[in-house]
Amino acid sequence: MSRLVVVSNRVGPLTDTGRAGGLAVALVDALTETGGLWFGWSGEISEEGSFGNLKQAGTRKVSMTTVDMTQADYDEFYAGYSNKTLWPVLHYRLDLAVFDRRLEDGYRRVNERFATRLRPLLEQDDIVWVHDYHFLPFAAELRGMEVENPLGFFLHVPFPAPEVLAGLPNAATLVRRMLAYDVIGFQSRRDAANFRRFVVEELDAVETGDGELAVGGQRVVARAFPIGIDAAGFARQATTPEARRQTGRVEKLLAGRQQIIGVDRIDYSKGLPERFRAFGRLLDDYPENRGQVSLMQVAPPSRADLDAYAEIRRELEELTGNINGRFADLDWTPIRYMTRSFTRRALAGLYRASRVALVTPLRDGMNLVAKEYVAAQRAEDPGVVVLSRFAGAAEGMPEALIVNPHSAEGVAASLQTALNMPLDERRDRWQAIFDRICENDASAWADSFLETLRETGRQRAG
Ligand code: ADQ
Repeated sequence: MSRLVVVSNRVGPLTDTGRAGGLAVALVDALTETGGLWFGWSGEISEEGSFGNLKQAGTRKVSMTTVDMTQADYDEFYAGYSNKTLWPVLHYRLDLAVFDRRLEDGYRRVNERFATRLRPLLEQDDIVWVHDYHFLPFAAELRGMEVENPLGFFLHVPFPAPEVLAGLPNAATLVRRMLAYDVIGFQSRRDAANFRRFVVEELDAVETGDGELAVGGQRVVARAFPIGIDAAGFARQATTPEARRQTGRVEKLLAGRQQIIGVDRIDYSKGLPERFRAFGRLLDDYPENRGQVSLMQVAPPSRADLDAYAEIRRELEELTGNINGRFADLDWTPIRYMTRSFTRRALAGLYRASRVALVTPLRDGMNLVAKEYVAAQRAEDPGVVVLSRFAGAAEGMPEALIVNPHSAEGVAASLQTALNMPLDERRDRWQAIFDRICENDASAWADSFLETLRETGRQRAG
């Protein structure tokens, strides 16, 4: 079988550090199967940047090869166009996006530079799988260097409705460059349909069925490949001594009361202030929960150097203070808000101690937390997921309580339903979701994408 080459902004880790998510695990499995190369940014900033030496690490079967960035690359490509322009636009937040020609040029430059460094490492039979919004035009750069290998792309974040994306200056140029990939994978059917509609309406493509598009002699497959987690592995993590210790600690503290849990990087797409307000609304509208139900929100900071993120942090601290000030009692604190990070095992233990997972992003490509929570539950007494309709995960989890995260009233009502759901119903809903996430796990996701890419590559070669 042909060698797999994975390209992503961050590379590794190859071994389970206790912190790596299901994604890294699935990619490492796929890379190990055929032997592979994982290429991307070293995480270092240096004067030579991508003109410096290639950095090598890894194992006999999987080599990790990375390059540095210059400070300008980091500012313009990573912090800039990727995170200040594309991230907000792809999450439907044109209002937060920065449009600056310098950032756009930096993005294009780093894509070209990284492709230039990868080019000599490619072998004739390799298949190349590029990840996420940092590298939308990467295939176009490689094709310009006469690379004929199958090139696939997976977008981890949403692809917005064409009406929203059209607000991005030069959106059509960017999307046209994406057509250099053979296969483009999305988290949900909605995202894939948004992409195809953009290409049909703005670039005169024709849909030829089964997610295929024909445009100017090119063919591209644009389909949903919803990402999974290592569900069986995560379920095992929840029964490790470390997980049990955490479950025990929380249960002792709760002393028979109930806990709702939220776990998210701090990001405006995750709907955290809306969530805190909805929890406050639960205590207002259903006062029997006062003194009885608390919210544990685990929220490690991310991209702390961006203003929009600092502002959310301030808002969350203020909301926590308000709600706790209003409702706290001597022996009960309504919101426990923690910005520390946990190992996978500890996290699994916290999920298990919580009756409800509150997963209410305003937009999310998939949201792995919803799946992890389900995997970590006790089959005999599982909890309930309250899930935003705007998370990709909602497409595959109709048995969760699906909510509109903008409606504090609606989320509070669903929380009340979840907290009072009879055991039989909790079991039925949980079992249906659990079976599905085990079947569609991380390795099934990688296999199905790569099979489509190999097949499309064969057709192109033939
Ligand atoms: P993220 O936006 O990072 O991912 P998500 O899918 O929720 O969102 O994954 C977050 C991961 O970080 C989870 O595995 C979670 O357990 C872990 N995590 C969060 N807080 C933690 C803490 N304090 N300690 C330890 N671990 C913590 C992007 C997209 C998503 C998409 C994924 C995968 O934005 O929509 O689901 O990629 O494609």
